[in-house]
Amino acid sequence: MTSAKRALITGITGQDGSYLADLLLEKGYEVHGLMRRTSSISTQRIEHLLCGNQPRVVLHTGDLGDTTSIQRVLKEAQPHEIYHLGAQSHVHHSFTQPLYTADVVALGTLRLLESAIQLAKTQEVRFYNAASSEMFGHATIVPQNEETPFHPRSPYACSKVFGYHQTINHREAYGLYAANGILFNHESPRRGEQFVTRKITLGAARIKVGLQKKLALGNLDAQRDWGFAKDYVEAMWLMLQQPVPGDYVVATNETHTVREFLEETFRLLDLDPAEYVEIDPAFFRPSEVPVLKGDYSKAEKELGWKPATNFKELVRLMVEADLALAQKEAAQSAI
Ligand code: NDP
Ligand code: GDR
Repeated sequence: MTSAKRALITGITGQDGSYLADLLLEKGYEVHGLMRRTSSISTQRIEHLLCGNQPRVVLHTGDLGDTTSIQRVLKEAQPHEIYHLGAQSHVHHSFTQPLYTADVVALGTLRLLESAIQLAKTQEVRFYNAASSEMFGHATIVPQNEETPFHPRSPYACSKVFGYHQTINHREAYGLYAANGILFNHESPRRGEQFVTRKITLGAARIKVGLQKKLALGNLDAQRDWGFAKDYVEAMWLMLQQPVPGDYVVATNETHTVREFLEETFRLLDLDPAEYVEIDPAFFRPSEVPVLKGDYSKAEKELGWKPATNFKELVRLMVEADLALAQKEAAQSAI
């Protein structure tokens, strides 16, 4: 073990985990990751940190559903900062797997918090919890801030509300340094392909190069506040550097419909959505979150954070990355 500050990231193989690992390594941290066992390789997003003779991150096998594995990983890594990002993070899937989602997202957070307070008896430890704008759900107040009441609309969102309150309770009951980041949607070329932005940019890019004929989507009227994941992991780190822990909204304070995201993507690729997009009821949710827009003024004032990437820049960088990917795929399939 080195003398560097140690961080443990749950969900290191996910979109945010991979960007956060990059950031913490840049800052000189020793980075550990808790990852679950999967039947096929799940480390594509951190491949650049694993290749070569000397992996740049230390990976520990564990699962948020298994308390003993969490305790073991904390003992092995002895982190000064825990970034808890692991989750069944897909809102629509949470309706078909509600108990699993609650176990991993709600109880998983509690399991980790309980293990963190044990570790805090022997060393300093700070805890970041990935809360979500989905907790606002059917909020009647726009934009939403840290004071806006929650009205969760899915098993995922209900589980995040539990994790949010449990994090605050561990702060109040045990004095644990614990912060909630209430992050609004954030996207990137590393975004999972089942989330709507990436589904659109990858689908449109594949259509452009002739690999795909149609793009099936659900509700195009939902409004989201979309930022760039790389900007948002900076806010996570800043939250754990404050003298006193708190809870912060991280957002852009702009909202756009799914339709606007779709139109901007197709415009950049010089395609007409009407020719390729189909509406499929299978992608509608039993209950929807109609409009999210986040007021990040507390984060700006206390953390000195604000988003660096706007909506159009975000769409462009995702389209460019997915076009390059689709062109590579097309070239390989032509061999
Ligand atoms: P991803 O879905 O990309 O990543 C989720 C990570 O959690 C993956 O590494 C996944 O592993 C891991 N994971 C899933 N189940 C378990 C489990 N049982 N035990 C251990 N690890 C597990 O999510 P994001 O990176 O986008 O999001 C990070 C966090 O932030 C999540 O908690 C999400 O709910 C929350 N959030 C995300 C927002 C966004 O817009 N991206 C906004 C607000 C909150 P594997 O690779 O094996 O699947
Ligand atoms: P969200 O993201 O539910 O906001 O959760 P997602 O991209 O899945 O949906 C955004 C909106 O797009 C509509 N939509 C579709 N969604 C998907 N996935 N697929 C489709 O084909 C489709 N068509 C329309 C949805 O109905 C919805 O309104 C994300 C996740 O990262 C969560 O983990 C995180 O907490 C929240 O963002 C903030």
